[in-house]
Amino acid sequence: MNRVRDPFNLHNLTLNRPGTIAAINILRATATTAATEFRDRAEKAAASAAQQAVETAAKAAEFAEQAAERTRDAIGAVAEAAEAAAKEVERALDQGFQSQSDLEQGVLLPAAEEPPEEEDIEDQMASFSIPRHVPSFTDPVRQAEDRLWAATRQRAGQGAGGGVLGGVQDKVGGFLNPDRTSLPMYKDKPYGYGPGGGRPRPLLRKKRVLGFLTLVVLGLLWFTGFFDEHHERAVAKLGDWGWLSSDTKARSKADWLRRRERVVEAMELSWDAYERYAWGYDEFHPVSKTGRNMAPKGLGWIIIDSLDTLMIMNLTSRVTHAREWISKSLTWDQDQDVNTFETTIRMLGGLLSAYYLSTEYPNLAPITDDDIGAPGEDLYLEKARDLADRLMSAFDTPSGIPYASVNLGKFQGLPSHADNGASSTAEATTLQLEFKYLANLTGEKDFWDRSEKVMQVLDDNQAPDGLVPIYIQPSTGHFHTSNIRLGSRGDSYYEYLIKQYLQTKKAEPVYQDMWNDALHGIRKHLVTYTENSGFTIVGERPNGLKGNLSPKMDHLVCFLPGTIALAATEGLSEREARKKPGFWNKQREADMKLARELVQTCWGMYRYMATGLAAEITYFKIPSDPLPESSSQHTSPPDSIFDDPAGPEATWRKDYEVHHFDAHNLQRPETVESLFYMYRITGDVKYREWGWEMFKSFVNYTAVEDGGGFTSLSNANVIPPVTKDNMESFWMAETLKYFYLLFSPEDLLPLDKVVFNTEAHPLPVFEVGRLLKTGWERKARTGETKSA
Ligand code: DMJ
Repeated sequence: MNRVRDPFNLHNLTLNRPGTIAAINILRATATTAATEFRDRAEKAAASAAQQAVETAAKAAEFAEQAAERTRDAIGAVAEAAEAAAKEVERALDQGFQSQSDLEQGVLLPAAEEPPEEEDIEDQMASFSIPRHVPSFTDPVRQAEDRLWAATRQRAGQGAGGGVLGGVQDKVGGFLNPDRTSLPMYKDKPYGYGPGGGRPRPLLRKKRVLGFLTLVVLGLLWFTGFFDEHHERAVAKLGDWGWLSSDTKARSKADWLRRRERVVEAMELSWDAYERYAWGYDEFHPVSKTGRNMAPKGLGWIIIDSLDTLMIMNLTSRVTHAREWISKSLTWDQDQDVNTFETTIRMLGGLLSAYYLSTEYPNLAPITDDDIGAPGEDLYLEKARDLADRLMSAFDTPSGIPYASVNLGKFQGLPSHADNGASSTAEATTLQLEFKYLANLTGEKDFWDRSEKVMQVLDDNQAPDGLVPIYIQPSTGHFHTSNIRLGSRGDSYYEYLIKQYLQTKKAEPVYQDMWNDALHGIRKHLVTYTENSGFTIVGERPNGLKGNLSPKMDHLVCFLPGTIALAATEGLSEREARKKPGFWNKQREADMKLARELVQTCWGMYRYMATGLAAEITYFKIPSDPLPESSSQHTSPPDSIFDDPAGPEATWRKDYEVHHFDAHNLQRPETVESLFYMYRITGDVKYREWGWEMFKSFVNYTAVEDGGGFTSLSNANVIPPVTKDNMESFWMAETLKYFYLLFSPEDLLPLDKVVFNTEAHPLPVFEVGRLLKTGWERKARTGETKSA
């Protein structure tokens, strides 16, 4: 029997009053849903209020605080109402709800939940497409949203879509599945969706009294921490990992190899949990030990994304199983909308990387049953090619800027159903490494030309100082909105500039030029220093370059220090780069300094948190008149600042701030990615040590009981943490891979021979040749930016 907390002693009351058991059961059962929904709605309301505040760059912190205040008020109101409700319950108990015989006939018992028909599940999945940052679909927020969406769909019919694009995607979804009752997979909401207008929700209308009572009771249960406790029990205890407590300092190469073996064990545990509980599914929920697909027949989301990590770690039997699934079960011929960018970086990138590794490193997890004697796994290239042909339909737009989505089965590009049909800038410009390598492998020039054209169209906008707004319109090729940031929707635009330059062995200086412009712009407009300790940060300009600097850093921005270092040495070690005739200069020196400072700030994001795992978003305390990057008044703090004996009262901590709604940790890779680059390039062992500390925190606080693998956290700033029940595919694709490489010898995948795509899939550098070459030049700058 499930143990539940019983603050009203209802259990004993029911023992003494036959006839009330079922009533209380109803309260308990429905209350769980209602309270979860209530909590998540309150959190969501506050989060969205905070987001709005950030977007307008006006009083962000103040606004979020107000939202939190409203949430607290709401909780207070619930608590007050709960008291009244408790009395109501008591009175009901006194009177008896119903006769025992009625109860025994199940009059008040909740109907047993029918398992959904397989067909229904498939129908619902058919309407999914892939999100930018892969939400959890078992998340209560999502489930609540799905219910609300279903209600609005039912009352509005299939014509709910609207907006400038006429709800194209909605219409397609409706055509495919007229009974669709769950949200499309994007985190963005379709037009017409929202809790605002319309009639009252049916649940509340029909069961208002019961709903209110259960809401109140469960509101109280949540308030007293019942649900958190439930989550926390899912996290494995420190004792399960003996080596964590007996960890000693690494003194030799052998010690680092031993540490690397711990990473392999974490990979094995993650993969085996997925294999055991969710094999073939696109999502894995390690706490509930369930899986879920994002397309009717699955997309191989986790299998393909993890494949090259398994290969690099030489886990042959697992690679064999993955390959077997790809061979026998994977089909792209599905009537399914997918996100162009996510599918390119994870699936196309994963398959191409597996092809590359199996060709160039045949001794890594060798498989002998495909084309014996021939190098490479044709299977991976065949599947990559088939997928790419379908993804190419995204580029069929008036400007050449790709649509946000495609329907795989229909070879059809689809504009975003939100943001006026605009695509995210980072998404449109983070496809080129994959399509260009495929062009090189297949000789198909079209893959090259269409992906390259995007860069030209974007650059023709002449964004000042190389800093691009985070949306761009496929219809016009012009920017949409003026929001500039290196976090979500902006990040990998910058990353792929320098990586495109390196991919073709520096034969395309146009991309280095664009990178140099952008880095100059980052220094000029986004870099500043914190008030107390002088940490270097990269802020945001939500209202464009003329607006204020917001001292907010997504964890996503932490890819930047590693990428700056990579650009500064062009893949060489710093020592080699300094010796190379005519290569080293003041600018490269300054870039390495900036990279060192920024990675220290990112490391501080981990040190700041209770679990040692960074929050999704961190705010920084900066002076009202922020110091420019060019300021000579700035001195970086020493690393020892993090060991300040003042502990929680340490001055450095006053520069960091994490809002409650941003305290989640999604197992993201960006900081360990930068540590990997920084170690490879500088050779400074401190970056390995920081990585080891991070890895231990992941093991300590995110491992799931019963061999469940590892989970994201909803709150990484409490101990024990609150789990989120989702293992992101980039945990195995990126985070564990970068830990492994950080502790590996430097000659494994050297940085002057490979470029890692933004999902950590290594692709080789190659010569462009005559067929494939840069087909454009940058226009002379006029000082005017085009926007839609
Ligand atoms: C990954 O899919 C990629 O690293 C992408 O560039 C950003 N988001 C996730 C990891 O955080």
